[in-house]
Amino acid sequence: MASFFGCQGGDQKIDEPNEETRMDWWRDARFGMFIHWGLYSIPAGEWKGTTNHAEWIRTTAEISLEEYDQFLDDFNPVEFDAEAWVKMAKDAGMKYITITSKHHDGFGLYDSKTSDFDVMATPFKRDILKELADACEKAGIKLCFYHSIMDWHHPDYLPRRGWEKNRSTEGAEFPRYVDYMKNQLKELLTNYGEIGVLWFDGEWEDTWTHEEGVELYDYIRSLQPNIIINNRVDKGRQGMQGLTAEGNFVGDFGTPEQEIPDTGLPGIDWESCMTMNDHWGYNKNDDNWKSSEELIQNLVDIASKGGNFLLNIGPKADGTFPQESIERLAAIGNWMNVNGASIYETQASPFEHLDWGRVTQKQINGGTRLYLHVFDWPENGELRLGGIRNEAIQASLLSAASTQLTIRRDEDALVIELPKISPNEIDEVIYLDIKGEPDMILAPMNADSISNH
Ligand code: H79
Repeated sequence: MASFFGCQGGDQKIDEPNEETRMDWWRDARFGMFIHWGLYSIPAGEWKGTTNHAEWIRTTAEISLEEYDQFLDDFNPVEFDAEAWVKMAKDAGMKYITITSKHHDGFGLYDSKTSDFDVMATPFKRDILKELADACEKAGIKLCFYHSIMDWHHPDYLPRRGWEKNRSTEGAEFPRYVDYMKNQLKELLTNYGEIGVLWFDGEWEDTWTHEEGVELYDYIRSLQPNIIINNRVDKGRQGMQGLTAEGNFVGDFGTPEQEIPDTGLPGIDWESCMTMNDHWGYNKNDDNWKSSEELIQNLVDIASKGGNFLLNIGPKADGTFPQESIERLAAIGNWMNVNGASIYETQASPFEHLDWGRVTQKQINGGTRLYLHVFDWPENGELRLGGIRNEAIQASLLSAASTQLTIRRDEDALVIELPKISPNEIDEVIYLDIKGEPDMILAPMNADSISNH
């Protein structure tokens, strides 16, 4: 599977074993945990009576550098337990963790020899990323880093924020900032074992160029040839949809943010990142939590379109996850325990639109296993799959594989007889084995877009 934006800068120059192999674990994984944690977790979204801030607080509340630096003295997350975090991710069914090694505020969660603005300058003085790397290694979870290109702290980063009238740009040299960032990345790619993904962000300011993106992509791959790098390393991102413009852009996957593209893109790797409430960093006043049902159905929706789901946690300043996040992770884990096979290693649905839910699929024993995710249980007890020519072999509930469901053909449709009541109202999964690969009857008007849904 070649992506139109992926790899052109990197892969041609680097002697790389095999593109398929490098992306394989990520494509199979389907589900990861995003973690936004840093000094901004201390104010927890609140500043001088305003409450709508989070990881952007230094800019959205216009906090001076001197004032922001004072959070260093307060960062002491004594409850932090790397193994407990990793266990919560793993129990939820997540296969990788992407944590902010550095967000836009410039603060490093690790022991950086190139910076004084890191966890070693706080009372905590523990290398959080090292502890997480060890816990991930033990648990078989891939550790990934979010590293912001934009940096509101380093003196050589340009531009300054519009409101920062007192921070001089005299003597600032952007290329020196790029060297600094590369040195940081070298630390991150040398001292923490094999890293799954480097997830860049904050690439949109004018100081960052396509040439620098290509150069950085190649540099990262020279340090860890098998690493995966998101499209925000370069300048091709199309808004919050996160997909990449056509052209010579580097990056291995697109990054829709807070949205699920209506149609997946065949041939393009992509990952939707989303919050559980309305903020990435911890905001103590934000109680607009998505339900577990919505989060599970988002995961299924994304998998049915061929994408990955990166679901965010904003830990508190004491090092614990918000209780609401813990509860949602547990609910997702309960569902994944039964239904994980319908998510991992699956591919996008061959069906264009279905009233009752979503479909994922997997090649099995020379045939195809279709996973039918029923969000809305049909009242007449019959699940209808229209527009498919294949011969059916068998159908069962994934939650009770011994139950054989009756299948009949009705013209262009396969119809499965269901129990009267859904065993799981969020998403009961039925697997249907068919002979061969899906042989779809395309509606003439939509023949071009069939594989997009
Ligand atoms: O880390 C979280 C947020 O702090 C960060 N990305 C997630 C993962 C984020 N940074 N900025 N934003 C979210 C919103 C920024 C949007 C814009 Fe733009 C930047 C609008 C204009 C410049 C996106 C990029 C749309 C055009 C370019």
